[in-house]
Amino acid sequence: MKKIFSGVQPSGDLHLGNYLGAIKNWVSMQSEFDTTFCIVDLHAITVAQEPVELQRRILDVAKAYLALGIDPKKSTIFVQSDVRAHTELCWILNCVAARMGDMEKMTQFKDKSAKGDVERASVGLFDYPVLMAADILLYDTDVVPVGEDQVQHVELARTLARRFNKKFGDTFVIPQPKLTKEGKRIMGLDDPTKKMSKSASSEYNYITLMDTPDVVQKKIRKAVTDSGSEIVYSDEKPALQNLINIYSLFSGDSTENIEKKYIGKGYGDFKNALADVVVNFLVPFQERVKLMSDEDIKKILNKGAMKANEQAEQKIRDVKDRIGLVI
Ligand code: AQP
Repeated sequence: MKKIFSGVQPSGDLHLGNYLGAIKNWVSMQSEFDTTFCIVDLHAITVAQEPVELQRRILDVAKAYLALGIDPKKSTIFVQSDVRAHTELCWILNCVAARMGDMEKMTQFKDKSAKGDVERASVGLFDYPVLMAADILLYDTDVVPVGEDQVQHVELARTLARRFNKKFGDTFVIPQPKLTKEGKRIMGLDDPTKKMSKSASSEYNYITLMDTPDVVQKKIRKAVTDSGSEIVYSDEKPALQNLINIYSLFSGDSTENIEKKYIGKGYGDFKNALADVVVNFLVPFQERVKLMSDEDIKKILNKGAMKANEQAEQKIRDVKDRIGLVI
């Protein structure tokens, strides 16, 4: 069975982009593959976090995974910081495989640090892609289902794995990124040129999975649209294209069908229908989340961490042996 690994940072409430770009894909992969899904808390601390809020968010992301359909009987679910081998392998890759030249090409660091002050960005933020490579390579991952923004990081994991294998012998599987077609890049509702993001400065950029129906309706009503009023799926109308993608992914309707359905109707009608489609998904999801207890979630995460630790320990021992750290 091919191995799948992916994760989400507990850096804010999950949004439609996280679900449509990544988690939706994970759910459908569980029956066919050996799946491991992580809550990457060590990635979240590359930018400032409030400790109490971070604890809460770790549990909230775990609840979201389960309520969206990740099944602990089929998949291993765990918190990254519960498995020490992630940071250990990250350091080893930093030293023996990653090069400053690779890291300086990483666009996410440039984007994220540009939002604040580059001089004050954490070293961890710069090194984030190497930690992500460690996450992936520890579990002999074949396929990494991610949104488009993370493809460059999976490419780096491939480079580091190849470089390590060449120098120290076959150790790591070379992973492949996997994207969904329409969901690979859900754009901000306030700006269709930038991806929907938890850390966007305006709450009108995203719809979180915990937004109430009123908030969803308001955000969709305020979403920017393109000139004209026809409902057409075209690169010339990027804002509308993004809204049609969201509608299509939630309803299962093809983009052509959606265009046909709305011939002769305007943006207002389409936006009302889109809000209904999103709310119809979110309300039952939120009800499932409310029924989950922290205690039950912690048990699932502990079990997942034990399983992940077993695999990761074997791999890190092999890695240390190959580079001369086992005497
Ligand atoms: N807008 C998006 N469209 C499609 N996929 C997306 N993903 C994120 N945003 C979109 C995918 O969701 C997974 C988890 O992302 P993450 O939380 O690890 O980090 P991120 O990519 O940095 O997501 P955010 O929401 O933008 O978080 P912040 O603002 O904290 O950096 C990944 O597979 C990602 O591709």
